[in-house]
Amino acid sequence: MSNSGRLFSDPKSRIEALRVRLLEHNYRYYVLADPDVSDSQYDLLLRQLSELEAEYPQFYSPDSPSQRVGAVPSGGFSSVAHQLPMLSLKDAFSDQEVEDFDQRVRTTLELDEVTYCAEPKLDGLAVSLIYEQGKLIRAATRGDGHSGEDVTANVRTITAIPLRLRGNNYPDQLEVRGEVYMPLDGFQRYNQRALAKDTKVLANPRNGAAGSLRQLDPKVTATRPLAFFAYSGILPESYQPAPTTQFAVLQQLKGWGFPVNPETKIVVGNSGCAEFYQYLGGIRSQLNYDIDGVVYKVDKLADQELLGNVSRAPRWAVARKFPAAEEITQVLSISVQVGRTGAITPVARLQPVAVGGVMVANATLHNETEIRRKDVRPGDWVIIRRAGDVIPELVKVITERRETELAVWEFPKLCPICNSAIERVAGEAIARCTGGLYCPAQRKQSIRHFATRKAMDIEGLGDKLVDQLVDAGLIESVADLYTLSLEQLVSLERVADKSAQNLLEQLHKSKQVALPKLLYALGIREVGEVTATTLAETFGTLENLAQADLEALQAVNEVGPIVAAHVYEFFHEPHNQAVIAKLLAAGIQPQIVTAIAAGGPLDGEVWVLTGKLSVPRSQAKKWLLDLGAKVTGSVSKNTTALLAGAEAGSKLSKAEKLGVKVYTEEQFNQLLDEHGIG
Ligand code: 5U1
Repeated sequence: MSNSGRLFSDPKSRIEALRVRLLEHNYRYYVLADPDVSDSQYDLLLRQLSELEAEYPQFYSPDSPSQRVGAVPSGGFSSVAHQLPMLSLKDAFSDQEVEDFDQRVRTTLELDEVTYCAEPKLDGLAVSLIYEQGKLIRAATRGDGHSGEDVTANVRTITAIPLRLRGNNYPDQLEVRGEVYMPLDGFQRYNQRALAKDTKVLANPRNGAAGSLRQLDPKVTATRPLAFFAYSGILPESYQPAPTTQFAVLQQLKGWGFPVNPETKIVVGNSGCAEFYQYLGGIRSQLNYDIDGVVYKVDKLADQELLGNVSRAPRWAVARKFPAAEEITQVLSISVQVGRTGAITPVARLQPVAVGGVMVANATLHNETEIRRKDVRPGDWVIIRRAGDVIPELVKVITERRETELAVWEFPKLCPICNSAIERVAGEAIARCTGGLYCPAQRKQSIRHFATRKAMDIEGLGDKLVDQLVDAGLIESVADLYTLSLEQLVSLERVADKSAQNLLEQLHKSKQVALPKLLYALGIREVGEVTATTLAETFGTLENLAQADLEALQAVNEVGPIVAAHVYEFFHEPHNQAVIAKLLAAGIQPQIVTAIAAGGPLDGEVWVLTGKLSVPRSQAKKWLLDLGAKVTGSVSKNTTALLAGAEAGSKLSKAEKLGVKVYTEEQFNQLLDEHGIG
């Protein structure tokens, strides 16, 4: 990693080498779904590239991976004519209609059996991408099929779409068409954040994708979790060797760096189509994107040519649609759920209804603001939508179906579980139960969270068992898990000797836990896996972190004042202190993270970097971390050294005022030499 681009001494070659490396990493990540570097390693390379490009602006290139977010295009979205019309697909709503399609194709081609390329049909937004000499020069929406809107600046921000093609066998001119979509996990994360900030949520992933591409400022689009699957490639007639099938075109597009849906399959005849439809319907709810059907395309391109088009749809393809994943039902009542941090989520209890093949009896209403915005009342008829595995969503109230005036639902003032007051902090969308760990609901959720795979990874401690343990009064906090006996466990209903033994073994095993996992498991507000790792790496031990003051916490890179306050409060809350003491007494031994554990020569030192350096800052940081130092973003009384490059400003003056040792780059290089690094 550290010598990326260092094989070349001239900056132009180093920049190019980094660009090619990043292109390859993108290819492995988005096309092969087999990344060979971590996100942070990728970010480091990207940062190195950006820093080199900033230093040598003469080597600027718009197809560099660092150039995804550009300026706001003037004059909004201009109209662009498609070189070839963007066709739409004829829909088939039954097996019979697919059989009829297959029959027509066989008759025209005079074949007994036809081979089809079967692809999932994404519920996203079709776009056309134009590449010249391997570089993305334009992206347009489908529009009316003949002309669409120029969305180049926004599409450039979608990291799954290559700005430059891989390899060297691409044609001078290439048009790729496909679907821009919003992955379901990204959609959920976006909406969770929007709810927390009390900003507008996206109605569904499709609207999310469409709205994101229509943002006037590409910076906004860049914050949206968008992805892409290519489904057609238009190559010049002169291109050799020309692929002869749709499937081969897709393989070629993959080679050039385009993600192609991995579920794409070759099927034979009507029966093959039907089998694929069944298969995809079965796995639909596990996919991380919405699909609304399956597309069957005659695979041989020469046969497609023979079949031709009718009006705006090809005769060689058909879209078999899934039954609608929206249904109408009635709200029986509204109740609330209490989450791990006391967050109160209102839920609509519904007259059970099958939505896209799955029975739905509840739909989340998110928070009070959302209930008011949608004006949902018990007794209302509503439209329910289920997208993949996502929790069913109440799309809208059919107010026209209200036969009588319905009472407005009142948000509860007391927690239904523990009777503590429910409070909503000004400016926050989420109301919370103030019962803390006194509230059994919060207690159960925090114990469940503690046991999850990404946390302490305690296999066998499922939701049911947690409920039983809390309800029986056997545990009050996560620390009590470690004092459970075999007798206590088998005294519970449906807990056999063997599973109780296994659980005790799992609990024992979990005592040797990595510090980041333990921090995550403790369920500190706003501390997810990434922040937990950063905190662990910065403070090295649980004791150091627990004793850190607000200033030291805020000095940690990417830890803002809110997270710092949550961490500080958590470790100063007497109940949490007691739980941690009990965990340690039970034998939990948080494994110190390696960067700090290495006990390097700069162990215990806290460095800050400032000013212009002759090496990328990320590189200098890595050397310091390798030597055992911590590197933070701002100068505080905990800072022990400052590396001041050219034009250092306020950080240098602050360091001087605090008497922090200041290193010039030359002195820093000497230090590295002394330790045989750099
Ligand atoms: N997977 C897939 N989706 N989709 C949509 N293929 C596909 N093909 C389309 C459309 C509109 O049009 C063809 C005519 C290229």
